[in-house]
Amino acid sequence: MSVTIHGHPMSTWTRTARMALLERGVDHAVQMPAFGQPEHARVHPFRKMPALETSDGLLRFESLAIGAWADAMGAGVRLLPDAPEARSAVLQWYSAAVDYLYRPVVHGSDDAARDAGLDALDAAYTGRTFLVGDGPTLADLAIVPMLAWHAREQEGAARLAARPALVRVLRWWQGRPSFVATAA
Ligand SMILES: N[C@@H](CCC(=O)N[C@@H](CS)C(=O)NCC(=O)O)C(=O)O
Repeated sequence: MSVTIHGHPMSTWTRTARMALLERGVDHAVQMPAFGQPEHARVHPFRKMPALETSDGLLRFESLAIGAWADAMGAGVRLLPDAPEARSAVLQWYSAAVDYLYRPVVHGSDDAARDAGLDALDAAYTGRTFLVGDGPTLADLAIVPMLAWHAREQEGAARLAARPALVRVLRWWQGRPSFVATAA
């Protein structure tokens, strides 16, 4: 079975989905979505990215759904653990990333929300490398691409530099093959 991710390599949610596949050892190709074409709606009814397509005919959109699929299909460290406490914590952080962090941190929609979000993450990562448990989960995979995106510009890098736990976490990921392989 071959796997394709429809998405732009610069898209943070595409990177999240791709990192989940790589963490679970699922090889995949990347294809740019056909913006403005019916083909885009075929793979993603809301015309966003990422979307996953397999040679078996499976289509999935939303990075969380793709990450959950990767977790179920692949091998290695679980990204969405079964234990209720850990599973609910992963989903809690993923949902927060979607609802409270993505727009301010990636699109700069709201400075106060951005700073509050970065502070919340810095506090959550203080004394630990992963948000849940002792290895990477979908929670980290949702957030780390946003931090990396934010650090691309000087002001963003300075904001992260002021938050030591975020600097440390990003540094850890800079040595992780799934992060390195998905850098755009
Ligand atoms: N909740 C969605 C978010 C998808 C999303 O907003 N993707 C962005 C790229 S990171 C996108 O498609 N942007 C293009 C656009 O809005 O036209 C997910 O987790 O997949």
